[in-house]
Amino acid sequence: MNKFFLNLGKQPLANNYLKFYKKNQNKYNLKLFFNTKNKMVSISKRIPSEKMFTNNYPYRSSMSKTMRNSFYELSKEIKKRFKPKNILEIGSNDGTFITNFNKKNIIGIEPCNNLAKITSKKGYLTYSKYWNYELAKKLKEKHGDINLIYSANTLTHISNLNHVFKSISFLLSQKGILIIEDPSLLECIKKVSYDQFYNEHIYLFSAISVSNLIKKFNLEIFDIKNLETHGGSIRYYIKKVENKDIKISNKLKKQIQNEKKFGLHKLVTYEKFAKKVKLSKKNLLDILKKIKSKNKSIIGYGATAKAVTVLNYCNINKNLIKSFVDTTPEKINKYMPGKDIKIIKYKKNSLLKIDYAFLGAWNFKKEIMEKEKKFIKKGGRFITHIPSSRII
Ligand code: JHZ
Repeated sequence: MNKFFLNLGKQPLANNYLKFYKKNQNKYNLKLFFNTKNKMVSISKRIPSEKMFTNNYPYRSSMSKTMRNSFYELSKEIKKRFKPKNILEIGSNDGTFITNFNKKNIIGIEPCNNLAKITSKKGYLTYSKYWNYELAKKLKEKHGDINLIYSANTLTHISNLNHVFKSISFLLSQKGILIIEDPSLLECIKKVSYDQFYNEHIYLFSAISVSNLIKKFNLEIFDIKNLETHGGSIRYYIKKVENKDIKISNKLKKQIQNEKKFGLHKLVTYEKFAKKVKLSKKNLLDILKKIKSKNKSIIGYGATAKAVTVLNYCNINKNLIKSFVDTTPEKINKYMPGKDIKIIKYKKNSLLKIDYAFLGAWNFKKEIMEKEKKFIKKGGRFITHIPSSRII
């Protein structure tokens, strides 16, 4: 049932930024599989959540204007469209979404205590716990049914999806709404963004696979929205099957048609994708080596989890990309996981003495290019591997 289609090699924990470079870091096989029955794409090796989502988790959603805006816009939509009495966010990170709501009506769940603390300090009730059935039971006892549950870029990080949706369905009120958003498999395949796969991303969702998955838990998608965030994501609006007050939007049908047109339900599509990924690697290495042969400097821009996949899969070291710049305090002065490449604090003039910048955060290309007009004006160039490796 699970068919192998791509090997991205040995990869370190994507968000494990180390203070000192260690040659022998723990690395895990990153192999991708397509399930011919339920059409789910997943990675093989499952790392325990406790190893990945620690009390020093460095990723903060508040670091980009794009994400702050996206959560703000959604909060306005939720208030207007669904008017929920209470809301729960699974994976509330540093509170970028929940702080758009009244403190009395929203609860956050965030296992990484360093992040949960940030929201708690602002007066928002945040449980520093992993999402599971036991927690759902406790929440129900304490707060009753929940009207709206939201989760962005979290559920694909949890290995046991049956457990995840069983717990959600249990806690959600009869007329309740579940909204989830995660990177879109269709966009990943179209953009050859193989770096959406790393050990935290156990699954990559499509409308087809989510529909198949949630059926068992008395849930169905009634609307979807394609988003530009994280390189192309889908927001799924989900309800209980017996709630007939809400009509199923045509957009869902169209999305599934599109996904089928693109072949997301067939193994051969993933085999073709794998070939493109190999070409992307070859071309990226050719570009970097050619630039270096002319004695020009290259840094990385945005020390993303995605960039960790690229560096480790393509075997890119300090001799090709000398450092990365990033704004996240938790990443600064540490090393890219698995690599001898240091992360430097981003400053306004960080790029002025640099010739080329590899877009680790290619998903924020618009925001970054806008910010770095001075660099481009003085002849600086960005390098990207999305949708194909090139200089822009
Ligand atoms: P960004 C993380 O992936 C991990 P990553 C996680 N598993 C997940 O699912 C997604 O997020 C949602 C920096 N930056 O969002 C900030 C600048 O320095 O693409 C971040 O470190 N300057 C939870 O890591 C990084 O880039 C800037 O101007 O792939 C962006 O990380 C901007 C815009 C960003 O997620």
